[in-house]
Amino acid sequence: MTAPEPTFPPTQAPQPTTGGRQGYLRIATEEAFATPEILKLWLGLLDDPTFDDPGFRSLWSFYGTATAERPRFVLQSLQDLGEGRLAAMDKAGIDRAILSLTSPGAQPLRKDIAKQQATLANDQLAQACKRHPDRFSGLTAVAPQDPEYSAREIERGKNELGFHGVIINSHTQGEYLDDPKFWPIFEAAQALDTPIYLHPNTAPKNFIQPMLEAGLDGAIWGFAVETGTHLLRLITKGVFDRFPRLKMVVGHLGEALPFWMYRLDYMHGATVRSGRYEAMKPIECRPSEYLKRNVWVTTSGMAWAPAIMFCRDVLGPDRVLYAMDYPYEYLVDEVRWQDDLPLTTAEKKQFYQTNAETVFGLPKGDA
Ligand code: 1DF
Ligand code: MN
Repeated sequence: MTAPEPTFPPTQAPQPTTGGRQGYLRIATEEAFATPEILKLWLGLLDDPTFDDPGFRSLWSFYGTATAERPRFVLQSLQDLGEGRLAAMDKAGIDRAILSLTSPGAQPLRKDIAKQQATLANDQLAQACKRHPDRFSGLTAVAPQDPEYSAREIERGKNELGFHGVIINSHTQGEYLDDPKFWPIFEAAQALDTPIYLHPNTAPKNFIQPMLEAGLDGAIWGFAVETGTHLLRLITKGVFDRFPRLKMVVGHLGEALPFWMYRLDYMHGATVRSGRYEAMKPIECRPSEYLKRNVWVTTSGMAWAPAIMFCRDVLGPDRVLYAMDYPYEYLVDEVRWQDDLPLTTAEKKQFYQTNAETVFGLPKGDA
């Protein structure tokens, strides 16, 4: 099974290879895996008539049961932390993958089961990273349903399992991380200086219906609406005033927020001054300043030069990192298009390699 081949745009770049021949290593930063155990539990949720999350049903009834080529490729590839994945990386010129438990992870599960599943996924991922230390790095899965457990697991992930950050798939059963009950998670991440990758999830049931009825709830649009809204809530509710050294990584070029920076600043200022909302109190900086201070964005699913160059311009070249989003996105030509970005080799090394090494605290590669 192979992913479909793209036809647009044409590329000048050679077929990519690993090893840094082009002057940089390629580190892919949003790369998904699944344990067989969590997939089985997810399929069980689909069979539970009391489980009331239409976004989850839309997403995982598709990848869990559809017979078309792409969902079958995805379901199989998610479960491969060995030779198949390494071969796919070799073919696309990916030197290192930063792996994370695929969305929505443990977040839709019952609290006790969620904790077991996050721990199990972390143990399995740590084993894979140990088998392939030159190719795989990991992010810690958590169960935000239990913030204290999650804080302890973040510490275990960093100090015992050798992981380089945390993965959280946007809302947890309709709740957002600006709620102070979740803040032990931010306390742990900030204290350990380890970034949180705020990855998409489908929107919760009170937010998804108009997207769902048009087929727009998934990666095409709904993921960005949900996850961009979540990040914006963290900003406007003052989470980054409380945790000024917190590092957040966001995929899909920042889930549209960089494009909105001017309007966010203007409207946030005007709204705060008008006293319109109890929920929108003054914060220390403009929204765009938190985006430039606390947020790094990756190019998962957004292999498009104008958008990438725009984000480098408005956020800064040290803020934009490469990601593939394997196996959901697996087009070797997307690597070649990004090799073709109008950047010097030194700038491409920053984009593909050293920004990721810095924000995730990876060992420095020697390309
Ligand atoms: C899809 C895309 C699914 C992404 C994902 O996880 C995901 C998709 C379930 O295409 O349905 O992580 N993504 O990040 O773009
Ligand atoms: Mn993803």
